[in-house]
Amino acid sequence: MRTKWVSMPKSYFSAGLRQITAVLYFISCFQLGTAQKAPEPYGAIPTKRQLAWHNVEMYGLVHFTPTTFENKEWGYGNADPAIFNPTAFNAEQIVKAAKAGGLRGLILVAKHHDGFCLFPTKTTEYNISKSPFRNGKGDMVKEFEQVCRKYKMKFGVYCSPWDRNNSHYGTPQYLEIYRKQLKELYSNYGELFMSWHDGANGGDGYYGGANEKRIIDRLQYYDWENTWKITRRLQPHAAIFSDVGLDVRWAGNEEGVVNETCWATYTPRNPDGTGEGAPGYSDYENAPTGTRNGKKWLPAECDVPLRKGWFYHPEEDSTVKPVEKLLDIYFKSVGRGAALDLGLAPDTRGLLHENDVKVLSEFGKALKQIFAINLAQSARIITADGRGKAFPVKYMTDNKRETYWASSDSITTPTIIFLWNKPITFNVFSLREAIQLGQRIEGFALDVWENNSWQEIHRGTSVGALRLVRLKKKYNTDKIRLRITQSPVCVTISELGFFNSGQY
Ligand code: FUL
Ligand code: CA
Repeated sequence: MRTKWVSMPKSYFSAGLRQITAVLYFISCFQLGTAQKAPEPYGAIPTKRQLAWHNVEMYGLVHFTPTTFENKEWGYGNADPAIFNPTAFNAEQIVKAAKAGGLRGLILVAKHHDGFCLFPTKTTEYNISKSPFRNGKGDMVKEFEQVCRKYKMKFGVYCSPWDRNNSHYGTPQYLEIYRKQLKELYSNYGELFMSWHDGANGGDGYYGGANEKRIIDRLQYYDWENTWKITRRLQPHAAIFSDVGLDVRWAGNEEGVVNETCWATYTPRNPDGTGEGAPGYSDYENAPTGTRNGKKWLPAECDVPLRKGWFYHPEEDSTVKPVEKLLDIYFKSVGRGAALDLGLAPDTRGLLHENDVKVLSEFGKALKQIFAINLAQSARIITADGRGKAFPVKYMTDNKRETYWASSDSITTPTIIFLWNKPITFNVFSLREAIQLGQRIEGFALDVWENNSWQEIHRGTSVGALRLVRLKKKYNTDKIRLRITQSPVCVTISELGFFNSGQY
């Protein structure tokens, strides 16, 4: 307990509240002497790799291939490499704009469905060395990677399994080609934070001139189990994204959101509810909510393009999402314990369009402003439900995700009270569990002290890595109460905050 009860002026409390807090304080003093062990983990828990991924929270996905120059969303695989000729490509402009937007990493689409490799691969002629870019000596993956390192941004790659150019697509030989491409990407570009595996798989394409439809067995063809062993071997820290993990699941839509109740645990299944699913063949209906007590820790990634499409189209310059929309997406993705993966589309110059740069900078500024001051840090925090001195209330506001306050084993519905000397104004609440011990909280409520009684102002469900609540109005109060209303086991709180979003 940071503050002594005796130092609190009596005028802060009504008689009733004073008595309650005095009792709480007495009990919490008593508990100080009885230090307890850390809580037992609950259910599926994240790996170290997943914990590191959770810290990134928001990153970008860059689509820039000959498809950009064709003004298409899906290249057919027959574009002449000669068209890949950006006049002013500048990875620095793109990375800086992403960073200004608050993104902490970038994933580059090193090969999209059209099959064109942005790196000088040995596996196919259909690659950047056959384009005029840097006179055939260029390596765009390298350029992005180096600029990301310079700006302390994480770097990852997306290499589309579906390849509409390759004549071998659909045969076992293509799987070897795809694996070699992954090996090149995993070996030549330093440590990757993610390996992104798309679900769009098979269909019509150029296929070396065959111009036909090729359907593959999505459960068998890529032998994912062994393909991902290559990822683990060569990039042990990279989180594998696909519809079914291994580390991060697709949210099931391209709107950039998950459901209001969203569990980091998930039991991947085929669309009909049997089996274990595969990229492109998964039970998408359950992805935005996850599975309470699911088999695996498999948190969601919400991907959404900044504009209408994933690739640049001049006619979509006016579809760049405004800052209010981006904030809404942020609160419904990152704010529900998932990650936000924002699609960035360089134009044929090889630059982000002015509209995109402008809104990214506004978005980054808005986030900074909203979360600038955590009012919980100036509160006195009181509870009778703690676990003892090894888990002090100050761990809820020390800005370290690994430290946490916890309730004692017998208490699954703890109450925590926040008191200020002067009223504060807030409209945003944030809560994080110590997810290294699993996702425990199933329900919580927030009350403010108004007219001599507690008024409930919000009720929520899942928390996990983060729950952000944007209240409909601003509250002016000197007392707030957080009640955890449902949890199967004792509760952990790793971080918590009250904020005033200002104009947003
Ligand atoms: C999808 C792809 O089909 C889109 O073209 C885009 O790359 C998106 C991020 O993933 O499944
Ligand atoms: Ca902490």
